[in-house]
Amino acid sequence: MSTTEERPIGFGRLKRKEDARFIRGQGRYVDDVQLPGMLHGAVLRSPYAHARIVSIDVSAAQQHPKVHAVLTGRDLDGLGLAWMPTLSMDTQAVLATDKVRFQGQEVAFVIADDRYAARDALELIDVDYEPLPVVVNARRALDADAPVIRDDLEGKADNRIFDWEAGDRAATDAVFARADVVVSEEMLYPRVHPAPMETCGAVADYDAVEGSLTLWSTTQAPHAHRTLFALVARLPEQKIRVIAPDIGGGFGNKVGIYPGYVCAVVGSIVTGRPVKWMEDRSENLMATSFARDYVMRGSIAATRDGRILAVRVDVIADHGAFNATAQPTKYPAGFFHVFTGSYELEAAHCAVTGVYTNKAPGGVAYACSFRVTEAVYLVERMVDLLARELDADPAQLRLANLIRPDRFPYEAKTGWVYDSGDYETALRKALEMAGYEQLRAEQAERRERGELMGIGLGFFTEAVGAGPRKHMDILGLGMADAAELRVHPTGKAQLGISVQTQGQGHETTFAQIVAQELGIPPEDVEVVHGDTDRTPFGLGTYGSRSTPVSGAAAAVVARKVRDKARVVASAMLEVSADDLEWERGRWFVRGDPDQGATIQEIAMAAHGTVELPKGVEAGLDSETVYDPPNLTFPFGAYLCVVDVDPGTGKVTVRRFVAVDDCGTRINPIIIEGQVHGGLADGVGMALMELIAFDEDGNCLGGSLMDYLIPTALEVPDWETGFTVTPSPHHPIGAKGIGESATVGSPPAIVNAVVDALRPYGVRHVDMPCTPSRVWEAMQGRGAPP
Ligand code: MCN
Ligand code: CUM
Repeated sequence: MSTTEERPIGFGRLKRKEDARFIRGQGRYVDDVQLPGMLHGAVLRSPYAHARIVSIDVSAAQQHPKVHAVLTGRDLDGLGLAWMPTLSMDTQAVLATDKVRFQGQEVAFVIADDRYAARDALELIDVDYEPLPVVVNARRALDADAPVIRDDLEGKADNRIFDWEAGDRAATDAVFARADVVVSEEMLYPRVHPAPMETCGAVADYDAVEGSLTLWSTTQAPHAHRTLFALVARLPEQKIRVIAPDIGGGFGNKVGIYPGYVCAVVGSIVTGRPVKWMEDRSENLMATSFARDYVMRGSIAATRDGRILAVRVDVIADHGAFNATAQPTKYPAGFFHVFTGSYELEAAHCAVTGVYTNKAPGGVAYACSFRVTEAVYLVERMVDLLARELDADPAQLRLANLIRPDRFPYEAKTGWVYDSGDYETALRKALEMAGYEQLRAEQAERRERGELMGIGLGFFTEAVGAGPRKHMDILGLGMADAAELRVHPTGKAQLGISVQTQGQGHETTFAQIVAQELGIPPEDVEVVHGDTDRTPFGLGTYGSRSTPVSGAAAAVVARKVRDKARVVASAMLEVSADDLEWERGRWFVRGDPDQGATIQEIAMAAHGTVELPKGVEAGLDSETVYDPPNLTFPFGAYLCVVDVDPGTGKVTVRRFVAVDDCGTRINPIIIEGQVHGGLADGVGMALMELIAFDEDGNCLGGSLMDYLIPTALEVPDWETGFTVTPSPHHPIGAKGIGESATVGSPPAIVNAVVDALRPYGVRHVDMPCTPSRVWEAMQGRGAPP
């Protein structure tokens, strides 16, 4: 563990390469793609959350002078495309045939000369709906009288999707039975939305002569999407090219395949012209995925003197109308296993039941690390509730129970092996940065004056970087990533990767990884991504897996090039390869440092006429597929200070201290950017964001006037710090950072809000802690004594 920033060549504070084009307005997004003869599609969506489709009349729309085609579920049915497989091995309607199951569901697709005509023509489609009873409350979805949403599934008589558990139920019950103290609480991690700045969309260009499809799309996983299109549309995979140009934020929203993409593809096949589909903000918020929606009942057991013994939790997971959640196949609740948190426990158990409701499908998106977000929130709220019950200081309680550094690699009670950690140092650092003792003193003074100041802590361990491939796959595709490194004769390099930046700066950091390994400047390494024709296969960017998996591939492939360079250098210098030593950017003769060759000289020789040993091929190019031996387990300690207005219940985040540990740090500027963004996300979720529904299933969060996202006005100046505990199994010791702050910040903020409300006896407030909710919580318990 170290706490200073090392700056060797390669790693360090390098400004983002991609920003040159972004700040000049030169980014190229899907909606910037213009093709000759391109048509535009628009989706007709259901106004009902649950209704039988009696009839659809598209004749008037077809007669619109600018309309080229109208697709309905029946048309797609004829092609075997009315339903598509989801990432969770369920099926999802592309265009509804029998019923609509959530408000905003796709019912028809109009293709016209321009997007205005396409939208106008939607109004000419006449759909006769017969409304059905609706269930939007996950707790009621399993009631005997709840309407069955998925009557399309054979033999399905209820809304249960899966039952899944982890840990040891009997052992946990036994520990709870003998514990001095048990605290329980019901809490909701509400439905929120990734809401990237760029909504989802695609341009499909089918060439009937070649039988080939080029698809520009907003995708976080171009290769996986290509395979899925090949399987679903039964197009030969080698004839499909998926291009992800610049992506204006994904946050998980762009992992799945949405009906609009499929309709654009079918539209192009049917019309013989390129078809663009780009959703608007309301469509994105209402229909295109969601995040969270976990109803959790947690319990924590401890000794009277504050040793945490066990945690258990029962969850109802609301997956909406189709189970389209993105997660490794074996794990229907993602990595919720890490609900055991960062603490040494004797036992733990969780049970998760997935249910269908009349809400939009998708899920596990929004910087979630596959449900680690929900898990961390649960355990960190429970630890605070325990501190309250024991009348203990929440920082001291955590310090006493954190897993000690000598316990790593640490096997958690759910079987996961945490690779490395030094939790206490991180927490102490956060407390010190915040001035914890003084803050508590200030709080006591303010309370005397009737002011509501709250201090909240959150400690988290994440599990990111899926695979290993033998344990993790998405629809059978093992979670590994390839990298391809070409070194040109002049020593400039091109790195092809399978992951997809959406703003995370891969063009910069991946160049730095190669630079670090080969000792050439990062400017000399061009990172190629987002085009299946130009990059090797891999599973894409989500779950902060790019650095843990693809970043490892980049390091490994660079090392292969370095090894090859050694052989070439030995031929050039006419010495045995064993007598060569590596220093930044060159191989030299041991004991005679003046005798050597730089990687650039070696590259030229490798492409030149130098005689190479038998069996050694010319050039330095190399490739690799990286299958991670384990996940990486980044961690962090967060502290939040809030002020609550006693008159209005309005929460202001005054300070936020975040100490993160993502192992070896490639580029601190980018890491800080990731953390700042994630912290802002956390403020949004904790205080503002909610996709709400009324009893009829009307979505009440369908615009950015209703769905509030944080701006610079709602967030403080972030105070960030770090420690460095490298991952022992990652080639450069790096762990993921992309989702840490989103995972870690909501519990710190809610813990601070509840702490502020202590004089009112408030135990818990569900997110988002809006003024009205905070106000109600204060009223519920009466005035302070
Ligand atoms: N990094 C580093 N040193 C480390 C770890 C990471 O310098 N030890 C750098 C990486 O090289 C990369 C960035 O930090 O440039 C994030 O890396 P990583 O943690 O590997 O995460 P991913 O690149 O896989 O990004 C995915 C993650 C996810 S899942 C969501 S959701 C999210 C997030 O990234 N979506 C984002 N951050 C986002 N940031 C932006 N701007 N836009 C999104 O859509
Ligand atoms: Cu879960 S949101 Mo990110 O993993 O793309």
